[in-house]
Amino acid sequence: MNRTWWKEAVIYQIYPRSFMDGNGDGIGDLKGITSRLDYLKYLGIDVIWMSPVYKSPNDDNGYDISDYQEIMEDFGTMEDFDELLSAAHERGIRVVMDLVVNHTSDEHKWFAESRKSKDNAYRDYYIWREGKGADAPPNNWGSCFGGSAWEYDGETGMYYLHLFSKKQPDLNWDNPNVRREVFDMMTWWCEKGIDGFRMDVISMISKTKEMPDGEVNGRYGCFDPYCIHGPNVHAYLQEMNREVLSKYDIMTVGETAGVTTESAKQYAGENAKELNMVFQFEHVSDEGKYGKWTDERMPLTVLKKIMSRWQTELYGKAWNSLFWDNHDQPRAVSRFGDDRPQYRELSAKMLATCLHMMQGTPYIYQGEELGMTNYPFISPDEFRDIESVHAYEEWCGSGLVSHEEFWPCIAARSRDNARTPMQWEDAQEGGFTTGKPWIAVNPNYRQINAKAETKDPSSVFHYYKKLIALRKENPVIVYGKYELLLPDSEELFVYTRTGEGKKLLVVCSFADRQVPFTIPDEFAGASCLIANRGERNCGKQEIVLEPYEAFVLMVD
Ligand code: TEU
Ligand code: CA
Repeated sequence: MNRTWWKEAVIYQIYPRSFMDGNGDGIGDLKGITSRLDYLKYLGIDVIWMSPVYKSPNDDNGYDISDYQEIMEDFGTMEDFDELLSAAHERGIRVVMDLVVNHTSDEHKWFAESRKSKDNAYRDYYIWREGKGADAPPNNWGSCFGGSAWEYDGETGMYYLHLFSKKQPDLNWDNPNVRREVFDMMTWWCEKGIDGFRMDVISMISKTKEMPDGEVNGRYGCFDPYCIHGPNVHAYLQEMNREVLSKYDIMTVGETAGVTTESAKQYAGENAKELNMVFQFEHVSDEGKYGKWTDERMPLTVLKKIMSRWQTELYGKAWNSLFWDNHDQPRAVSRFGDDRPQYRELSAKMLATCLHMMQGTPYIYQGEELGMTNYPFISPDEFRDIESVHAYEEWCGSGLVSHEEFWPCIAARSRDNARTPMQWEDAQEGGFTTGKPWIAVNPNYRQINAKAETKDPSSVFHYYKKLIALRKENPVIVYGKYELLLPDSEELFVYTRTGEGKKLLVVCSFADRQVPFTIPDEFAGASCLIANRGERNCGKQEIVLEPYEAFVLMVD
C-alpha cells in the first residue's frame, strides 16, 4: 500500500457561510477564514476543505454555481481567495475546493443559453425531455429537495432534469463539450495552486439514456437506478484523471451517494486512476417512517457492522474517508453521542476516539472539535436550508403529518443543525459576527466556544488536538489492520489495529451507564495512548467502564 500525504492527513471541513464573518454583514467570508488560520494550525489539521465559495444565487447555499471562476459576493473577492490560499500554505495547510459539477445554477450562462432554443449551441449541456402532455413531466422521478425532478420551461415547451432544486439543472456529462469545459475549469483552479477537490454527488454525473418511471416511494418515483453509478461514470472519472488530476500533486475525495465497498474499489482503488478516496453514507442513512426525517438512533451493532465492513473490505485495496458529520448531517454528539450536559464532553471525546483511531483519512467538521451540538429549533421559521424548508412543507404543510408528530424528526435531522455559526467565544453572537447572523447562533455558545476550550487542557478541543498528534506519531493508526471485537455488544465499540510492529486496543463505551469489560491478555500492562476519563491504568484486566469512557492501549 503506497504512502502519501493525503493518507496521513487530518482534514477540516469549513462551511464558509457559518465559519467567521470578517465584515460584519452576518455572513461568514474568506477574510474571516483567513483570520482563523492560526486556530486551525494550533489544532494541528493539515488540510481544509471549503464548501463552495464560487458565484452563486445561494438557492442551495452555494451548491448552485453560476460562475465557477468567480467568488460569491457574500464571501469576498478573488484577491481574498488568493490571500487565503497563500496564508494557508504559509502555515503548511493545504486547501481543497468543493467541485460541484453534477449540476450548475439555472443562472449560469450555459443554462441561460441552453433554455433559449432547441438548436442553441448549449442546448445539450443539460438534460431536456418532452413531457407526456400538458403538465405531465417525462417521468415520475422526485427531486432530493421535494417535488418533481423535472421543471417545465415555457420558452421551448420542454422539461429539464434537476435531481436537486429546480435552480440546479443537471449537466449532461455525455456531451464532450461539457466535460472539456469542466476539465478546463478544474485545470484553472489547479494552476492557481489549490490542493484538491471534494466532488459533489460525483456518482450521479452519468445517467442512463433511457429514463423510465422509477419505483414509487411516497409521491414520486426513485431515480437512483438511472442516475447513480450510471454507465459512463468511471469512464468520465478516468478521463478527468487523465486530463487534469494526474498532472498535479492534489487529493480528491468523491461524495459518492450510494457507493458500496465494491464500487468504492473502482472509484478510489489504489490503482484505479480515478479518485483517491470516497465518502460512503451507509452509517448516516438510517431512516424512519418519514424517510431520513427521524429522531431514532441506529443500533450500535448496526453501526459497528457498517464501519467494520468498510474498514476490512477496503483494506489494502482502496482508501476510507472517516466522518461522523458534515454540513448535510446533524451534529455528531447529538446524533451518535449524548448532548446532555453531564455527558456531552465525554461522549464527544469518545466519538472522536472511535473515529480517529480507524484506518482512513479523518474529517473534522467545523465545531465538531468543540463538541458543538444540534440547535434547539422550535419553529420551521428558523430553518434556512432548502431541504428542510421543502420537507416541512411537503410533510406538514400538505397535512400528511401533524406538526407534533413530524417536528421531533425534522428538528433532529435538519442540515441546519450543522450550519449554525461557529462558536468562537462567550461574546455577542458567539464571536462569529458583529452583525445579525444569517442563521441564529446556538445559545449554548456561552458554554461551548473555542476561546474557552483552547485555554482548557481538558476540553474537547485539546482532546482532538492530541488525537491529531497521535496520528502523526504512530503510523499504525494510519496503516494498521483493523479488527472488530465484541460484535454483538450494544454498548461497546471495541477494535484493534495491528501494524508497524505495534498493536492498539481501542475501547469506546456508547452507554450512559457502567459496563464491565475484560482487557484481553495481550494488552495486560500495555501503555495508555489516550483516555477521556484520565489515565486508564492497566494493572487489572477485569474493569468497569464508566459512562462514555474511551481509551486506547498500545503494545509493541
Ligand atoms: O449532497 C448530496 C446529497 O446527497 C445530500 O443532499 C444528502 O442527500 C442530503 O443532504 C441528506 O440529508 C451534496 C451536498 O453535500 C449538499 O449540501 C447539496 O445540497 C447537494 O449535494 C446538491 O449539490
Ligand atoms: Ca461577511
